[in-house]
Amino acid sequence: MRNDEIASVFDEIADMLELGGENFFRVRAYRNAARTVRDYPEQVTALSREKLDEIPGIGADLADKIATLAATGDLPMRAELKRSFPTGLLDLRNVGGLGPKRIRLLAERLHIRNREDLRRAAEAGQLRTIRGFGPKLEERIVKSLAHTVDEAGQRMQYPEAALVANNLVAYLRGCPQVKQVEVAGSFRRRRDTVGDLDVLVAASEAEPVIRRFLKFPGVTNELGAGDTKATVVVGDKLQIDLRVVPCSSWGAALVYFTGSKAHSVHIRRIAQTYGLLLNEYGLFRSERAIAGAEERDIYKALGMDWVPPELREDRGEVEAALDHRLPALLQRSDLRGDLHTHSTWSDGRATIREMARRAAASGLEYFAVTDHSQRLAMVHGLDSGRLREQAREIEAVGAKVSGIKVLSGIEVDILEDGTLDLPDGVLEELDWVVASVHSKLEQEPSAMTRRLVRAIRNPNVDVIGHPSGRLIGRREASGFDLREVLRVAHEEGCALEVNAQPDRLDLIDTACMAAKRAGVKLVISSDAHHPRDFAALEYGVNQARRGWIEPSDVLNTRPLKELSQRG
Ligand code: DGT
Ligand code: CA
Ligand code: CA
Ligand code: ZN
Repeated sequence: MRNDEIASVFDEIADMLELGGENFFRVRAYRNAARTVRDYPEQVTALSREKLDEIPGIGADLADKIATLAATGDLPMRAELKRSFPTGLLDLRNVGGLGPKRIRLLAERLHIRNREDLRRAAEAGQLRTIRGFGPKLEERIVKSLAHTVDEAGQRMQYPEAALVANNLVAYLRGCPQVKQVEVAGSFRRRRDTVGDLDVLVAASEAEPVIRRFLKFPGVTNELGAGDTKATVVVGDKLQIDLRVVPCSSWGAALVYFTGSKAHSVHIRRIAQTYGLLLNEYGLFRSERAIAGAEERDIYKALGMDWVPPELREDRGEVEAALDHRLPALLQRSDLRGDLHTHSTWSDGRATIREMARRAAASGLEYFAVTDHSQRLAMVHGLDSGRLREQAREIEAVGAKVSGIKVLSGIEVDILEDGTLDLPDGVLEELDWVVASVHSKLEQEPSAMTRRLVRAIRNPNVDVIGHPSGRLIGRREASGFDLREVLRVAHEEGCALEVNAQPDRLDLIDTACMAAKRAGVKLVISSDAHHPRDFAALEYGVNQARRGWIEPSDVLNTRPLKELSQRG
């Protein structure tokens, strides 16, 4: 068990003791122990019993508990305490404005045992009958309850969040006290979805910044405002946390609020090994700040290269930054082509010519028209006859639109048994073949693995489209055996797609990492159904960057000539 995990156990025990009305000193002993362990420079589970006893604030009893935690991962005491409370009661700790003391009052006076009880009592105006529960607190509780419920499981997709983020950044820059603005958190790490936005501002003075923030157009709810921070809801669900810091802490705060938590915890441990303290205010030796204003300087002072936010998930990036072997990540400008697009020949909304013009304007050198195959009758999937007709149009457009080479391709359906929806003789004639699963996605994992493997074995298939079939928030990824699929893809020289549609982003980041390790090439594709969809390539690049992908791992970074000469 890591120090932070042990610390959370102690914190939870302290909460439960307090909830049960245990005396102050006993509660405080666990809180202090939590803090001590969390900040301890070495892993406490690796210490000898003597060394453990020597840590200030850790007596024999707590040392025993740490030993038990290390050995079993839990404490009988914690399990026992947990059983003594209704689960709904412990969950109230996640409601804004409520700590153990107040929850205890609610339970004693109003017999509240869970969120539902709390909501009813609040709506009936009963909370303010308890001393210390003013109308303001009541309002905060009601808001927090409403918010946590409709937010549950509802993360916002990146592009929608980006729209708000970009407007807000521009808006905040209009405040003369603002020196720096960045949207940190999962947004800066370019996760496919964000829970909320964490906006960080460096300013000469906080108050005017907070005031302006609260007046941001689109704010529908103010969840709280203090001297240096505030929280609002924009639209019907996006929460935004603002934090204002002095310029001297900008870099440190940026590291802290960019996270991920696991990354921050890891680099804080690195700092401790140098006898330094890293927190959101700066990097300190004793009391003296040795870095803080710039993110780069903090990493540098720790002997690390600056880590791109997309990598900050504690998936090996800390070690790589210490060894100066971080990857040179793919960028949007590295992409020379797009190898999965649709037109009005199937379910696209624009003609090949319109798509070609926009592809050229998007800085691409080539793109492949890959409409659906016959099996998808609903979207007028192409049979071999219409495919031949389409090839003539592609040639004509290619001759007319300058600056772009149009390839003739197909997104051929992978049928249930892994055979393809068009004969090999037809596929052979094409410049580019994407093979995708669009039906029977709920197949058993073993059947899906066999299906994909069979498609990959077909020498005409260049790439597997949206391999997992997931649709964010709507459909789970199909559970095939990724290792086996990667093994065969490597053998056959078949690529896998990173579909850039914001609700697909398929492959996901960790699968990109696995593909790279297996020596399988990727293709970043827009799957554009409209000219504006070429812009989605950016989201695919984000996902690939989170998967440590470099330009050489991606086929469509290659000039067309190299692409067609490939093995
Ligand atoms: P999200 O909002 O669920 O998409 O994910 P994040 O990563 O944006 O998480 P959020 O909004 O809860 O917190 C923003 C950042 O603040 C997070 O990435 C790291 C930092 N942070 C939050 N809580 C803690 C904590 O307890 N310890 C540390 N070290 N950092 C934290
Ligand atoms: Ca966040
Ligand atoms: Ca947040
Ligand atoms: Zn598709």
